[in-house]
Amino acid sequence: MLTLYHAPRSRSSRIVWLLEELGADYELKIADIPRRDGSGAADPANPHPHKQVPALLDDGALITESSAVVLYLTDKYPAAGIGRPVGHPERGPYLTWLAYYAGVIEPVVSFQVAGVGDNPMLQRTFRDRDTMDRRILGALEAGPYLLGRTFSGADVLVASMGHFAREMLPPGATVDGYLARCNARPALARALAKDSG
Ligand SMILES: N[C@@H](CCC(=O)N[C@@H](CS)C(=O)NCC(=O)O)C(=O)O
Repeated sequence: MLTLYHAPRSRSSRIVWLLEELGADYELKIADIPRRDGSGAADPANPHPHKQVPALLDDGALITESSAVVLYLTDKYPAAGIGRPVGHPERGPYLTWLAYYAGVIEPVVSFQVAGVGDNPMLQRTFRDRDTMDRRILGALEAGPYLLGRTFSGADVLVASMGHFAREMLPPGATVDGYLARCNARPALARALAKDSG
């Protein structure tokens, strides 16, 4: 049995979306987290080492970090076609986007929000926001999804960033259309119905 420690309207919401895409059998445990408005607190019942969400338990094995959770789940449910299994021609690009999301997109957007996006030392490793935007746009212009013709777990990560705040993704019609395609997915509607609280 899969157990997702989940806080409504947070980074774990996208994992609820993914679990719905995969048709997985899972239970949600609502975990309290400290919120920006000062409400909430770390939940002692949350197994995440930093008391963050998402945290996934699979028969006692703990998986954390959104990109790792996405890879773990899409590997576990290959029949859903949301991942790219070992041997698939898009396995490399799939891993690249999962890692790029965690290793570049989240940091670059965070640096910008924190007002340090112009720091040359940070740009040496992560590049700047324009470079990141061009990379996302390049994939989506060839699209309609990050990997080309078919939706994947990488789209769950990137589109959910746009759900959190549209300005975290490149402006313009290409991304607007991409988000509209992702938003039309029935699994997302089912996930949103569970994401109250
Ligand atoms: N790198 C982690 C970040 C997880 C994260 O920041 N989760 C937020 C919710 S959006 C959280 O748990 N915040 C509460 C806290 O940091 O104490 C991931 O991608 O899974």
